[in-house]
Amino acid sequence: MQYKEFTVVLPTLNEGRNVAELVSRLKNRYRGISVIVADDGSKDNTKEEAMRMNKRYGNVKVMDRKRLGRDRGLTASVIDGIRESRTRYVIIMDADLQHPYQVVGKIAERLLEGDKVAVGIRAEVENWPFYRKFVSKSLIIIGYAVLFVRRAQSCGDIFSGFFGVDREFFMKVYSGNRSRFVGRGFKVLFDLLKCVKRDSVQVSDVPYVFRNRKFGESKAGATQVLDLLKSFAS
Ligand SMILES: Nc1nc2c(ncn2[C@@H]2O[C@H](COP(=O)(O)OP(=O)(O)OP(=O)(O)O)[C@@H](O)[C@H]2O)c(=O)[nH]1
Ligand SMILES: [Mg+2]
Repeated sequence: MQYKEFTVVLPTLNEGRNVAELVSRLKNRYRGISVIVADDGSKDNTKEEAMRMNKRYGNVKVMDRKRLGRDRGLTASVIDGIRESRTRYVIIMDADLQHPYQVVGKIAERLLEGDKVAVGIRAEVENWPFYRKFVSKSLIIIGYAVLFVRRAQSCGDIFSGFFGVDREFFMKVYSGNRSRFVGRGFKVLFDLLKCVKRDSVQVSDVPYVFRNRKFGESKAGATQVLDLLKSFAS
């Protein structure tokens, strides 16, 4: 199969030890796929590594958001990446090798079948400390409640950072709801779902196993929780 109609958007912040490995796995497995690295001023060699991959494979675009004067943020980076893409479908995934690249093909299949959104669903979380599980579970319950009350679209993992989307559909929803997307937040899928009327489009679940990161640091923390609370309210 050819993947000319697909772009993978990778938001990055200091992923120099991971990004080249991920891009080469994607490029080797999915012929013709495009990659956009949306970097937020990494202080390591993330951008250089991504550019090295562009020399090797072609079609790897590096967005240096700091140089472009953009506000830092994971959601803002993903949106920039989607806007920058030129293909019919876009797949968003973390650059830290936690989202298995093997699942990209399954997400792609769902999009080709006509689903507007195909969401990678964490089947199990390995080794999370108790407090992180507790905070995460509580936020998930509130998140589902928010979507339910607003009669918005739901799915098997509303906070997944691994999902594919029909680009035109995303841009249409985003254009009509810009202020409801929390740029500094971590949950762009949730922001999208809350803007979509329940059962108005086909959204599917694609299960996978989530892994703890091997290299680099987690950026998840208290500010992300506050940004998510802001997202619930907007
Ligand atoms: N552009 C951009 N990317 C970010 C930012 N924060 C995190 N990222 C990237 O977004 C992805 C997810 O971030 P992580 O820190 O892995 O968050 P997480 O997966 O919830 O946390 P861990 O399980 O500890 O890895 C990674 O590819 C990060 O490099 C940001 O502010 N801007
Ligand atoms: Mg991670």
